Amino acid sequence: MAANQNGRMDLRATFLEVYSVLKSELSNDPAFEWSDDGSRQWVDRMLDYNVPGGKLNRGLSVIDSYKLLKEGKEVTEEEVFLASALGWCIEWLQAYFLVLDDIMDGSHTRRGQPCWFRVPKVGMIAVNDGVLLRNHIPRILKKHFRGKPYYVDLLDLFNEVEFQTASGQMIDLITTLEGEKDLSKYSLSLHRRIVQYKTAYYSFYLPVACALLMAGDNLDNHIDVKNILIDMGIYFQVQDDYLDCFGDPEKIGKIGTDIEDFKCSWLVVKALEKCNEEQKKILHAHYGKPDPADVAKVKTLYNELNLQGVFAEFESKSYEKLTGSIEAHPSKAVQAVLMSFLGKIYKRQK
Ligand code: GPP
Ligand code: MG
Ligand code: MG
Ligand code: MG
Repeated sequence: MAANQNGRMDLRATFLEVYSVLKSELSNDPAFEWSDDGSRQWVDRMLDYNVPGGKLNRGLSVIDSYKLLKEGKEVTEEEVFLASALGWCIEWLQAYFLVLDDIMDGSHTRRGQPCWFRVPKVGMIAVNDGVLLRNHIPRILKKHFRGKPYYVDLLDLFNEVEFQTASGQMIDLITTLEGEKDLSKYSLSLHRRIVQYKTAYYSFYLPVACALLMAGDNLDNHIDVKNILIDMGIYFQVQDDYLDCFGDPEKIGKIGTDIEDFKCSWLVVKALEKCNEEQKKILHAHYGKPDPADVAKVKTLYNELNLQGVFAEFESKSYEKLTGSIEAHPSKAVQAVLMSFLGKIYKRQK
């Protein structure tokens, strides 16, 4: 194991070592004994392509959160391993969502490389790879957590969060059918519902909930923490919507598709709120079209409406509101967990 000092680099290195362990356990899984080298190589390549290449914020924050919850008490190497394994389960979940989301959204790049389904000879095999990624999670949990008192709660947590995310993804997708008929159906409350379900639970609540379970806590006692994390997740997805149009693809590693895809993005909701009748006509005429000329018209309108300024204001208001709720929490350890999350995403460019 990498020298386990305090620095973030060491934590990342240790975390990546755990990835190698989990990957080799999965390819030596007895359930896989029928397989030949070809299948093992496929899974290996598929995992390396899709699981570890992101920012790893969700996964690393399980370890961070666990350490903060222990309030300076010594954390053993085994505990770091287990927290890392849970962190990787979240990264596996994320990989599974992203592989499928990119197919559904017709995206081109992810994490600075072509989306997995765009890789030659992969295509729709990516759908099955998504199913495999999803099935690796309970295998990892079974191997490392079966004897733990919180094992059932972990399984239940992952199941619930997956269900919530798939439900959010469904609203994200079927809402565009309504939007195509009548763009004015897009509202802030609809947007909030979509992003709460498709993003906030798995990206923000799940890592902290994993750390709480490992620390022996009961999740029912932490509804207030959950609510703050959901608000943080909503703020995070508004940033994602903003970066889809205004972010630098070099930094975010992906090229936006929300305008083409007719998405109920935070930007289009704000544009609808701010535009006059003339501008509304432009939006109706050009939103949700694949032609780059149409997309450019929508972006010009967003600039005219100063959506960058509207977003900057939203960003600082959200930060103030979130810090206010965090400071009101009775536990200093929980405050530290939440502030560390917020610090990682505030004014992010990627
Ligand atoms: C992000 O939406 C939401 C997900 C990745 C959840 C997908 C859920 C499934 C059940 C597949 P997004 O499309 O805005 O993300 P991005 O901008 O990264 O493509
Ligand atoms: Mg997408
Ligand atoms: Mg999507
Ligand atoms: Mg997006």
